[in-house]
Order: sequence, then structure tokens, then C-alpha cells
Amino acid sequence: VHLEHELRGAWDRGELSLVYQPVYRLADGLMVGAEALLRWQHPQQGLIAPSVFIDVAEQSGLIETLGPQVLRTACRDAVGWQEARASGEPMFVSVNVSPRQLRSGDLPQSVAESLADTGLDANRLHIELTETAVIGDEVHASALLSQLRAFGVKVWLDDFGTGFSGLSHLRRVPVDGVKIDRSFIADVLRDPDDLALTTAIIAMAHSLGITVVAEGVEREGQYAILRERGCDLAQGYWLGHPVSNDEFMTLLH
Ligand code: G
Ligand code: G
Ligand code: MN
Ligand code: NA
Repeated sequence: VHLEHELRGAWDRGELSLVYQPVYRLADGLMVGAEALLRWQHPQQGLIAPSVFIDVAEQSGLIETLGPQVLRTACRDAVGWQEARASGEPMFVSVNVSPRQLRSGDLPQSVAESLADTGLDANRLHIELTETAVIGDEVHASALLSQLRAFGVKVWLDDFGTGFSGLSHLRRVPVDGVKIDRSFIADVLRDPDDLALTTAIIAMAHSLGITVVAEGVEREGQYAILRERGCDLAQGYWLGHPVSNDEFMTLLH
């Protein structure tokens, strides 16, 4: 209850901010986008992880106001990247959306407003959903995701592979990409089963025309084997930690 009360005014007090983790294209090593990750700098408790406060925001309904603020900020920052990048190569921003945000049905409108207000091209915005956000509600979820995709926004399934029913979702839920959960990537060099699963996910996704992103790349060897197996994109501490927008802008030069 305490946390919920404090979270209520946290955005307006400037305690919440977005950090950006770069995403690289494996074929040529170019940075092509970034994932937006929310951080709460609490005045007494210090940095609080989203794994703690996103649940609070979800259960209290605060996510209904926080979600649109995150979307708008990420879109605005991504417009700035485009202007800062000398090469002109376009960059995407990837925004996490929680199950409640999807279920509320406001997401398409909130996305449309963020794009209109900031001028970001729709195809530069990616929405990340976990498998749990679509489980049990595939019909409703599919309708919402189709609306987003009609704008040109890309939809990625996050933490892919952990939900057991991942493969069957791809038949019923329209997505542009899957992000292989970092628990698979962690042991990809040591555990032949994890390598086999990762390779199979890549092959299956590609046969469906779906992009594959690997998360949690912490070592060069992981990067090399993912590239060899034809994975499209990767992120992780070896490639870059999440950083403030100011720091991220300096990476673009
Ligand atoms: O950066 P990291 O530990 O901090 O993020 C943990 C999880 O919190 C992420 O996997 C993501 O699902 C969730 N998360 C991070 N930022 C946001 C956000 O802006 N909105 C939502 N709904 N979830 C987020
Ligand atoms: O659930 P989601 O995939 O959106 O969460 C991303 C989370 O993973 C963030 O908390 C981010 O800080 C974290 N993360 C990003 N790169 C790495 C990595 O290489 N290793 C580990 N352990 N965590 C990472
Ligand atoms: Mn994510
Ligand atoms: Na993930």
C-alpha cells in the first residue's frame, strides 16, 4: 500500500525514468534500435526494479496512466535518435506493455496518440508483450494486435520459450518478432539442449516470416554462435547495458 501511494506521484516528481538498452543486427553488427526499460529512483529506498513496481502498478491500475507516459516518452526520445544519427539509418524503440495494459483495450488509442504527438514513424515503434499477456485471451489479444499492426507498429513476443505453449501462439496471435528468453541464451555454449532449442526457434520463426531477437547476450561466444545460427538481432550486457537517453545519444555518434 505504501509503495502504491508513493508510485502514484513518482512520475510527476521525476523519480521515474526510461533507460535504453541497444539492440544490434547480427548480420552486420549495426545498432538498429533499443529497448526502453523503466527505472524508479526512490528518494529513500534507492533504485527499485520494475519487477517490483510494475506488479504494484498493474494491481493498483496505476499502469493505465503510467503506460501512456512511458509510450510517449519513448517515442519522443526515438525521434531525437533519428535526428542525432549521422548515417540516417533508422532506429526503432521497443516498449514493454504489461498484460493489464493490453487487456484494457486502450492500447491502440494510446499508441496512435503517442505517434501523432511525437511524429515518430509507426514502423519505428515496437511493442513487447509477454506470452502470459495473450494466454487465454487469444481472440481479444489478436484483435488489438491487428489494430496496432495496421498502423505499421511491430509486435514482439517477449520472454519467448518460457511459456510452454509458445509455438501454438504463433498460429493464433499475429506477431512480427519473438525475443528468445535469456535463460536459453545463458547456457547456449554449454548445454546442447539449449542450443538445439534456440536453433529450432530461429528456424521455426523464420519459416513463419518472424524476426528473432536473442536476449541476455553476455559473452562474445554467445554472440558468435547466434550469428552463425542465423539469429537476426541481439541485446545483452556484452553488447550494451541499459543507459540514460543522454548517454544513449552519445552512442549514436
Ligand atoms: O530492466 P529490467 O530488470 O529492469 O526489467 C525487468 C522487466 O520489467 C522487463 O522484463 C519488463 O518486462 C518490465 N518492464 C521494464 N520496463 C517496463 C515498462 O516500461 N513497462 C512495463 N509494462 N514493463 C516494463
Ligand atoms: O523481460 P525483459 O526481457 O523485457 O527484461 C529485460 C531485462 O533484462 C532488463 O531487466 C534488463 O536490465 C535485463 N538484461 C538486459 N541484458 C541482460 C544481460 O545480458 N544479462 C542479464 N542477466 N540481464 C540482462
Ligand atoms: Mn522486454
Ligand atoms: Na525478455
